[in-house]
Amino acid sequence: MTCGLRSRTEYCIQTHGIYRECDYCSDTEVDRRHPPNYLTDIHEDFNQTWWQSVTMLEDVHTVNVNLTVNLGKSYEITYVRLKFHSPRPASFAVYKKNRPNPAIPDENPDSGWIPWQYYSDTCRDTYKMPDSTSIIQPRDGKTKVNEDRALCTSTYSDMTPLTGGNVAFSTLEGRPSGYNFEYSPELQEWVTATDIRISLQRLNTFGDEVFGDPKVLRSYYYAITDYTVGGMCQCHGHATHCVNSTDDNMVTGSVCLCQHGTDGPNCETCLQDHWDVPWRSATSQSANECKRKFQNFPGSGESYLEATELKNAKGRQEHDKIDLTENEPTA
Ligand SMILES: [Ca+2]
Repeated sequence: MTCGLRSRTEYCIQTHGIYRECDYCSDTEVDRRHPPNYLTDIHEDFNQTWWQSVTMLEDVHTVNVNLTVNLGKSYEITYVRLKFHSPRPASFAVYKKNRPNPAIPDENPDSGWIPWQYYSDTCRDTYKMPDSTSIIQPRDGKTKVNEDRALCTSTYSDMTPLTGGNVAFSTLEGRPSGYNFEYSPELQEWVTATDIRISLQRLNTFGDEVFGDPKVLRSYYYAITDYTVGGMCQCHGHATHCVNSTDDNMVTGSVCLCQHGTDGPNCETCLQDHWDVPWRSATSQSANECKRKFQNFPGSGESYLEATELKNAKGRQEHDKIDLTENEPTA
């Protein structure tokens, strides 16, 4: 649904007034291209590029427009932030997946998406959800509600600003166990993703599209300047950073530099000869390292425990903006 792909198409800039300035979108003209990789490119503040959809005149309002990014690896996502060039949508959703083999392309791109966050001025009608920004645990101390479910908010669904509006989704905001994150397997799973999808469902309008004026219809479309994802690669606390893999089978190639006797792209298992204790995630209290088995040295008659170095368990990484320039989104 990217504009200007098949032919040069006209769009008009939304203003509060009657007069509308118009321009063209064309994939073959350098200054008039708005491809999906403009969502994640690096640019200066004074020369911002943006992705743009076709307009209401080409029926953009009759379909869901999906912007999908494959991260190539499992990440603990802190935030997803969008900066809009058009007005923000009236309704849209953020979905995620946590696929076991993220290095290979998604074999089922249209199913298996887990709702992460809904944005709508009509939460109940559109997503069958109350308008809410947090999950509240009952005070009786006995019952506990699930915190790994999507919420819907109307906060970011205004028609104004007409350009430059932001939407930020913080994966732990409004979730009480976020304060105790390393002891909440539920939220650890909740923030983990290999693929992220933005599904734009309904345009914001002033209501003037009902008269069918082509110039008005050309002024309604989606346009996004920046699609930023923040997080750190998922290493279960067993690595301080990720490195580029030299494994030819990896599509993107970011893997954890595993410590504590662990192995795998996400340190999700023990090294082959380190299974004296079961694998566990590290916490700030304990490295929970994988240990080697006792080995019998011939002739010594003694059992010998291979010394396992107790490394500093506080190996958690800093949360940072994930570089998506190599993982171009699809639209
Ligand atoms: Ca951009």
